[in-house]
Amino acid sequence: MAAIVLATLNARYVHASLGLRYLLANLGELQSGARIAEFVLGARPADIVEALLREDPRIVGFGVTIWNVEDTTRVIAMLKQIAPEVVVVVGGPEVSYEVEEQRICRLADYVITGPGDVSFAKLCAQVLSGRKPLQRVVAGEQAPLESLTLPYALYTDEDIAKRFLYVEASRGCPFKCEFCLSSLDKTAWPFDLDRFLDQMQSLFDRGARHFRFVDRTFNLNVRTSLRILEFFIERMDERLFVHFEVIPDQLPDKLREAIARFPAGCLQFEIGIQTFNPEVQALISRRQDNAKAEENFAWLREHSHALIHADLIAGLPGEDLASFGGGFDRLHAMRPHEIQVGILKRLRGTPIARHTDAFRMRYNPDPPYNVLATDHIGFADMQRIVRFARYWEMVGNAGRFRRTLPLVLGDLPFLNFMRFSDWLYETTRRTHEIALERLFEAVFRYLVEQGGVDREVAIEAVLADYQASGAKGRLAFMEAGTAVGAGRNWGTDRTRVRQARHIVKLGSV
Ligand code: B12
Ligand code: SF4
Repeated sequence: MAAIVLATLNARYVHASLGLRYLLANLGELQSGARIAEFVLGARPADIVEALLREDPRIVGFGVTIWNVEDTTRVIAMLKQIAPEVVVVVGGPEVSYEVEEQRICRLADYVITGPGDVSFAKLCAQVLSGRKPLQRVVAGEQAPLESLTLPYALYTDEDIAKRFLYVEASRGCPFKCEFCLSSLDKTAWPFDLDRFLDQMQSLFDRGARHFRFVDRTFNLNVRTSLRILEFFIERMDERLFVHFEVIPDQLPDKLREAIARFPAGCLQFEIGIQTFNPEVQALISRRQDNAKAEENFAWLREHSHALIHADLIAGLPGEDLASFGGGFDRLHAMRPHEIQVGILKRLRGTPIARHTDAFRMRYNPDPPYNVLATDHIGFADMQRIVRFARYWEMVGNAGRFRRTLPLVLGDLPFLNFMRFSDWLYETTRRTHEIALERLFEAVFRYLVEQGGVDREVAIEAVLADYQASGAKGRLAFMEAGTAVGAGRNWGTDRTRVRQARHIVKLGSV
């Protein structure tokens, strides 16, 4: 039983909610009567309502994001039918803007916009003591970070053993990229580093090895970044894995020296490039030195073992297919281990909305509010890019087509992969649930029938990749009796396996 339940639907089980843990950690004397209930996207609303009501709560606080807002709305609507007396509070990035327009906010008793760390506790205290809060929509108070109780002790042993541990050494971002919610922050605020590292030490002592920093720009303050990197270098072991989001054009020598000391498979950087087009960069207020970014990528690939996951966005105002394709080729030449092709989304509250009319930006009215067409890229081409992105995940990023991919890409990666993508969709009419064997067979067929690749060359590459993937099945073009793959069970730890594929790649180039 708990008087207060903090609930959310995470994107997947491995993603633990850091936001809810902050709220629980800062509940003060109410904490003993509160608990967190995490669910995973796809759970049935009735089951969630049932689980929540089992706690007999007086207040349920829901963490609402772009990926769970639709399901959470259903849950709250149902909860209010069964138990209207339960006070519902919603908070989180999705309900922090455009509040009046959202059904979920109308269903809830209270909405807290922005940070909820201390405002949730205050609201709960009022509700539980019978004093009706004056406002239904409360602007969350940004308390000084040093006054907050850090939440890391709330990660359970199960979290430590099985989930990504999200941690933050700073909040906010000083940059203004208009598609991003963090562009609304005034600046970045650091947590006290000693206090933060003490908490990391406790997690480490409890066996934690998988740390994901949610800091928007990890390499903003080089001295801080260095101390954090040093912390992990001193505690290096074969299980350690640390993930950071970094800006591409800032990698001074001192940082490079520390980065170079990480062995293979331990360090991952997510680096947003988004677009190389200077006019588009200016339109969306993104400051980025493209040449410096290229130089830094080259250094990272030559002198470090860091796994590089680079992001591009399709559908930005002013960017057409040719410009986007040029950007893809330029990024591909910089040899990141993974390229994530994201489709622009109009996140609630973000200033990108100012371009809607001028560039005839048409967005999906429902989450995730992805752009459907612009004056530069029509709907049909946007659909092609969406499929390109999906197939690139399966064939380009998954690391399974190490030998075959260059045959598909040739000298014109974007154009040729788009050709493959168009063909694959034409042939399968599917973008999801393509069995691994079917995918390998399709790639083989494409190479031989469409790509002008010699059959023997294609067989050799595809079979080698299939074998290396550890799959145990048989491909249609294999001769009878040539079973491949001694077979390891891939899929038990998807992240590790995918990283391992990239590490193989690293060693061989
Ligand atoms: C981790 C993360 C993910 C994880 C999922 C995490 C999970 N739990 O399932 C992954 C990697 C899967 C992910 C994916 C995506 N993400 Co994401 N992600 C983040 C990230 C980096 C960290 C979140 C976090 O822990 N923050 C730290 C905590 C302390 O902050 P917080 O969660 O916002 O919580 C505070 C307040 O919001 C509030 N609050 C939170 N919950 C509650 C509840 C109550 C009751 C109250 C009162 C207050 C409250 O108080 C908290 C403390 O101050 C944020 C960026 C960031 N640094 O925040 C983006 C972010 C949340 N993601 C975002 C987006 C857009 C996406 C994607 C759509 C990206 C894409 N591919 O295009 C996908 C969607 C996933 C899907 N399946 O559809 C946006 C969300 C915008 C929105 N309106 O929801 C963010 C804000 C980044 C951005 N660009 O601006 N993401
Ligand atoms: S995209 Fe990155 S650098 Fe730009 S505002 Fe968002 S977090 Fe900051």
